Amino acid sequence: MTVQTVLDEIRNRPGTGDAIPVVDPVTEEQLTEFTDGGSEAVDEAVARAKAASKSGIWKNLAGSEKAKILWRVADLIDENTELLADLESANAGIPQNQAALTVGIGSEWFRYYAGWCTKIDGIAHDINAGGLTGVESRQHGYTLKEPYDVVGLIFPWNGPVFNYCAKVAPSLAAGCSSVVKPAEETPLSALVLDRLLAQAGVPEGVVNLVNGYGHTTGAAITAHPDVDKVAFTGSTEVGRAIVAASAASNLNKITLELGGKSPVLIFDDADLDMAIMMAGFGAFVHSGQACVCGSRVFVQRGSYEKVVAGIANLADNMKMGGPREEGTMAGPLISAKQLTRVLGYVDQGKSEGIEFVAGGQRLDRTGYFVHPTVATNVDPATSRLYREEIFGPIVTVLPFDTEEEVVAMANDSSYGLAATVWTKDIGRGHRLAKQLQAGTISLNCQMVFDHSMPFGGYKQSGWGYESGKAGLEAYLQTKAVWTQM
Ligand code: TXE
Repeated sequence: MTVQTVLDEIRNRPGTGDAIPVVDPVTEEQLTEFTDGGSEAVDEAVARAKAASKSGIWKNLAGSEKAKILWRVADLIDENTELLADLESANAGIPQNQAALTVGIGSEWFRYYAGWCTKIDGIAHDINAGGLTGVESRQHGYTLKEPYDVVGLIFPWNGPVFNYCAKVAPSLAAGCSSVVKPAEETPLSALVLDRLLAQAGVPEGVVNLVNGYGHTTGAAITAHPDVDKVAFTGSTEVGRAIVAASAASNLNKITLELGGKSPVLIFDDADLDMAIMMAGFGAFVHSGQACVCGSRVFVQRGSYEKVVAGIANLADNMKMGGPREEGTMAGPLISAKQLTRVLGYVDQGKSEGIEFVAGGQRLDRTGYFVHPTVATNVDPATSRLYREEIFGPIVTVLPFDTEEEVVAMANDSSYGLAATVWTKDIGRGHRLAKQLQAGTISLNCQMVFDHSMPFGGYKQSGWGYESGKAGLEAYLQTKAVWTQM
């Protein structure tokens, strides 16, 4: 396949709804279009997934065979890195080298979960349950870990290959069949990945790609009576809609990976050069379109001026550009809709008296580019720019005096995805790791990731976990079996 054949093929995907344009966020030009699948396409996909699950063709395949196939998928993804990276660049404006890196992280999802295929097991107990009746009675009890038959996998545009692999790999390792819906903005790479699964030997009907809008195709998945579980990554607002759809239909199980407003705490005793560099990187990488971006930086009073100046300097020197432009460090926002949304926060901030020491405007060029932005003089109690997830390259920086004060400030958020602490005091680091309300805590490092570590949100940042063993468990149900001895 080539980029051009993918652009052509997506036009022929089944659907009954509106034509949805696919736009290059760097040129603002339409690359291709496709038809919203809608409920008909979802019904067909769910029926195929259900039939595949009932046939046992994947569910009952030996773990070692599943593992070989997942490993083959990983190898095929690696072999197609250039094509996949080109699609990420064209469709999401991701710089070429970063796109290739995320494709590599994508293939590793399959290798990591290939290892788990042969390690799905339960517990066993010898039990005397007679105590309840007063009669001596002995049983043997054990648990079975069983896959859901049909899972719905719905994800956003901010890392199309990464997000696809993060959901498809563990669901396959568990033995599930699935209906997969990528974001309407970025449908291209999923088409290639779908082919690679087939090439690697994933049987037909096990993974079923559908394309379309969230409110049509996505909603049809979440409300479908034969979808046993939904795994979702996206906005908190849509997360709520998915919970409501489950409540109104079949109470299907849900895992949610939602937004964040992650705090970064920099103490006077920190390695300030490193802290400044990583705080800037953690706020502006991928133009702030990552759920774990550190968008609220808190700096101890003695270092405040230095850190603000340092991050502003990084913001001003960050080379924004198209994926193939020399030296590009970050690309555009994904869409005109996101550009309007992000600039709306800036305008509102200006009217509130927030000071923008760097950025605060769109770049004077074609494409949905926003200058990396550093905001100070923010009122934490009322500012929407400070309190809401923006998903753009905007960071607020506030001073603090004491440890107690900064913990309260950091935890004063409805989100709880990630938090970072920069300090040379190891005791303080571990103390704060306990006190900060977030699913991931980084001490003297930031934006670190590995497939083996559980990733999930406290508070309104999500339900359940992705990656690690916990990420596999998300696709398994536990059955307790009792035998009278
Ligand atoms: O997300 P949506 P959007 C946040 C971020 C961003 C904002 C809006 O703050 O600015 O969300 O982005 C599908 N039933 N995050 O509008 O709408 C949709 O088609 C079922 C944080 O792109 O949540 C897409 O596939 N599905 C985040 C996916 O949900 C529905 C990543 C995400 O879209 C649906 C992205 C419905 N009713 C955005 N409505 C993170 N945590 O990483 C939409 N979808």
